[in-house]
Amino acid sequence: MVAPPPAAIAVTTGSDAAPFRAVAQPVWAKTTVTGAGLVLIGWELWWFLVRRAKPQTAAIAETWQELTITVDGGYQPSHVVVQAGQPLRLHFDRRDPNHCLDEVRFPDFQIAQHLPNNQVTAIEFLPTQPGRYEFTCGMAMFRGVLEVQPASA
Ligand SMILES: [Cu+2]
Repeated sequence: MVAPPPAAIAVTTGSDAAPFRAVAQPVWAKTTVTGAGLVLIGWELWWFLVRRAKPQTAAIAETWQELTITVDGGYQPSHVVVQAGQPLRLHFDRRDPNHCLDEVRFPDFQIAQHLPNNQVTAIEFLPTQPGRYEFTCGMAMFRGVLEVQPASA
């Protein structure tokens, strides 16, 4: 079986009717366009076939700042000072069965953590922006302040 030859494509070349006419380009323009095209093709081949994504290593928190807050008729201490840009681990040591203290919230950090009684519950987050942030019980009756200081050097 032999495939039939492709049908000839009719091309009309009426120079009078054609709205376009050929303009001779200088050699430097041809060379530049061709060269730029070759560079782009080469870059494309490199991008898709040669290039390897650089591996990225996850940042490892070297220093945790840790503090224990006793939950007993409120928060002790109720004013906590920490450094910005350093991961923070707060240990809430709850010793008060008052249901009011079932939960502690850091609204600015979208944290609401249940605190089982007679247990230490750790809350971890990274304070990035210096400022004063309130933390409260679930009903905002007991309050404390987390003061985030600018990172020192
Ligand atoms: Cu409460």
